[in-house]
Amino acid sequence: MRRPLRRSTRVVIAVVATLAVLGPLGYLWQDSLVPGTYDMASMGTMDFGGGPAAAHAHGDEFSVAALTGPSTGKPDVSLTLTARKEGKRYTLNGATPGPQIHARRGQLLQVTLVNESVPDGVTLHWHGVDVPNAEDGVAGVTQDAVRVGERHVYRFTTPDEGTYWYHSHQVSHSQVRGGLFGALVVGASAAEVDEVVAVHTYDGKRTINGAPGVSSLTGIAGPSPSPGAVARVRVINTDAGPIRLWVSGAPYRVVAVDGHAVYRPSDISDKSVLVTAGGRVDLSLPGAARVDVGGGAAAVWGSVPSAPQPRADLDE
Ligand SMILES: [Cu+2]
Repeated sequence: MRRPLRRSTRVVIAVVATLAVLGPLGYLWQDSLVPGTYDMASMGTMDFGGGPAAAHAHGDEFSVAALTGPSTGKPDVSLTLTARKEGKRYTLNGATPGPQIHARRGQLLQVTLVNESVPDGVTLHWHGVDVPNAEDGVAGVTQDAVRVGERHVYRFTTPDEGTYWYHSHQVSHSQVRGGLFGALVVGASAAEVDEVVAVHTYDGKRTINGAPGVSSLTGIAGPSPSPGAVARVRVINTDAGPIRLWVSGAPYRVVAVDGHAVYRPSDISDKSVLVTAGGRVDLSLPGAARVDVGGGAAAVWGSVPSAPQPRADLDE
């Protein structure tokens, strides 16, 4: 016959069991707290690989600055971007957004960044593009900021087709917001119209490719698309917060998100699309349609009046 446990024994078991559960949780909780202060330069113990014997053999050290794209070879696409501060705005080659860059997949791209008058220095980050580390344009991490009077050459082959963009990665809250960015399109679609719609808010005013209000997708207002014509619209959210877009006039398709093609896209109507900060959404429009991006800014193909924003988001 089993004797029932003494009351004091049961209390001890309960306390031990509770500690066994709460102890590790408590440890994990305190271990995951963000420290009150920390130093970016102090990264703990360096692991150079090769096990304990090699732990102090620093011969394998290398600089991130050495991880460049191809240093030789004639570039397929080559341009110079000159950065300036003009009042509150930042420009590249005198405009914001900067020039659209178009390349095909696998081509060698060479961009010479010249800082003419941006006091805090400037870099170019290739948002969404899989580049060698030294071409990534992150000031203080992969390169030094390019100071006034200096230049820096970026060279890389474009690995994947898709809609991307570039922007400064130095004092970004001021420089990107103030206009130091542009579109990068790799590859081209078979659509009759293939256009970038770079959305940016300058001083509270929502714009498309720098223009507030309604823009014509083809640059020419008026005649409706010819029967069967399709437009690819590459929406880029260059703001630091999300935006919503909606399409009036025709069912539409989302054919790519953040540079990646959507598998078997289907027709959508009466739904908004959330575009995250820095995100890209490529739309396919089957004829006359209007893409609203909020704040009164829209891109229109043919002539289509604005419909109210649908309440529901896609994938909600
Ligand atoms: Cu970015």
